[in-house]
Amino acid sequence: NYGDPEWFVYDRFGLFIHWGLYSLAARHEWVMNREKIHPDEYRKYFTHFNPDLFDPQKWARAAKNAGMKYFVITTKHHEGFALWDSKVSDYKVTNTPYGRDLIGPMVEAFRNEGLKVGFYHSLIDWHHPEFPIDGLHPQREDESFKAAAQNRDISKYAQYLKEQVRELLTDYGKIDYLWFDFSYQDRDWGWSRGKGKDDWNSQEIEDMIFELQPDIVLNDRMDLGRGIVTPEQFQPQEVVKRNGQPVIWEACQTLNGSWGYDRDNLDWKSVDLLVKMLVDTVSKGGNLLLNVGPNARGEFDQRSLNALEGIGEWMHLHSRS
Ligand code: FUL
Repeated sequence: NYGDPEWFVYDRFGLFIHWGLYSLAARHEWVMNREKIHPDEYRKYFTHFNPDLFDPQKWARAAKNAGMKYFVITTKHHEGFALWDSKVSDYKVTNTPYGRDLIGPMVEAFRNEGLKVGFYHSLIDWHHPEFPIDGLHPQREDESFKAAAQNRDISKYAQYLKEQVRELLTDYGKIDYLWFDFSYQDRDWGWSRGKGKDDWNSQEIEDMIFELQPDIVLNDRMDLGRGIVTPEQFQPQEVVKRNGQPVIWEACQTLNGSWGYDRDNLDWKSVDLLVKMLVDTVSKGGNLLLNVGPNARGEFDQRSLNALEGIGEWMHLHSRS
């Protein structure tokens, strides 16, 4: 049993949301990595996280009016910060000035608008004390940090990962889609026990996922060789295939090249281009998962809203339902 993707291939169009502490920095969700920011310095985003304008109903309505049928929220991105009240972590929204769970209200608001619910969850974690300092870690060039982290044990992190996934699939009712990120398959970052699936205990986690949510749809990034194929930031040339066979796939695209809120990035795609990307994707049998990065106060900024509204005008005439 590998979930029930029937709704997925019918719905075709979803909203990706990248939201986390990096939204305060407002310059890309990889900011900690790109600028090699030390955890002590990065902590200021945690101690100031307080999205006072967060209104999930507004988000859900904007998605619905754009013709989107599901959404995928970053429950935890690579920085390691949890948007819910995780029992196994202190690095979570309930310990910030905001102090409340974000996932529950979001799930409820989108469900009320009739959208399906998806969770993005990062397999890699730049905050966890047992996550090895690999070639992608923000502290990869910090010799004293690396020396102190020498005995980190990825299997302990894998336990933590499993517990967080268990919480997410237990506490919020039916979850339709789980989107893991990212894949170590075919990449060597200098420490993996055998590329991806052995590090995360992917098989064990997958078994648990289907026990908790038998119909859930999974993407392909646990390196088990199955799941929705998720090309990002490009449009495939043709129907996506694996081993010569067409697969279920989803083009993951940004509005301006960044997933996290990137205030000064002016590389916005036009509505015309976005609609063409949607048509291009669907005509090749894929889904489009289009991203918005809300700002630190909890709003979709006007440029994102304009894009969604523009698509909505077209979808009003062309959506399936
Ligand atoms: C990638 C991540 O590293 C990006 O930050 C983003 O989340 C994208 C959807 O997946 O692999």
